[in-house]
Amino acid sequence: MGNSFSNLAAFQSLHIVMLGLDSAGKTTVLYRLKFNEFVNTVPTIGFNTERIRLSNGGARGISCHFWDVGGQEKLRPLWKPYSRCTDGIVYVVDSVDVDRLEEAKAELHKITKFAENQGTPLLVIANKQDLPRSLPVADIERQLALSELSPSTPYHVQPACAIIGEGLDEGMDTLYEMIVKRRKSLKQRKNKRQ
Ligand code: G3D
Ligand code: MG
Repeated sequence: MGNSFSNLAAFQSLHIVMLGLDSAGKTTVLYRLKFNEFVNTVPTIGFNTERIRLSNGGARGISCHFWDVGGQEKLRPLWKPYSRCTDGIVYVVDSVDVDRLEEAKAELHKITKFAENQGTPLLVIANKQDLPRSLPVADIERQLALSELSPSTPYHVQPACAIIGEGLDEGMDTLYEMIVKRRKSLKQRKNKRQ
């Protein structure tokens, strides 16, 4: 077990918000993580919330409280209050929906700029990689202009297929590692000030 994971006992439950344009696959990711199987979704009106104990990978056993907030334009004003002061943000992108990547980029940059979200680790899930015309991760990273995010925002882009769950454990492991690292550095900074 890596060093970062041994500290986990200190964390009760992580608060994770899942955002992204409508139809990106957020609710599919949520229920895949919860039940380890595909659940047929309907468009989310408002939000879904689930407490999930991660069951695979290096973050196994970690308890997370997920908020999956609807991605339709009329629901996006909810993103600000739901993302405030979370431990991590999961941003799901449809890797085939090239026409809306610019919109996905604008919304992502907006939420990471909120003062309350400064430094919050970000996991971008490049979803629907099973589809033949899906964009590779490097293209998604470039089109979302992730290198232009604030240097204080740690991020990782994970290729995934939520319907079979591929890539989700790896993505959650990396998000978890980023969260642990951030908590450690916040603690060190606090200790230095005392
Ligand atoms: P949302 O919660 O972000 O709005 P949903 O998105 O989870 O409701 O998913 C929207 C549609 O994308 C669903 O199909 C869902 O099955 C599909 N989907 C989610 N993840 C994947 C994936 O990895 N690959 C493929 N091929 N499809 C995926 P429907 O047909 O119900 O609209
Ligand atoms: Mg949904």
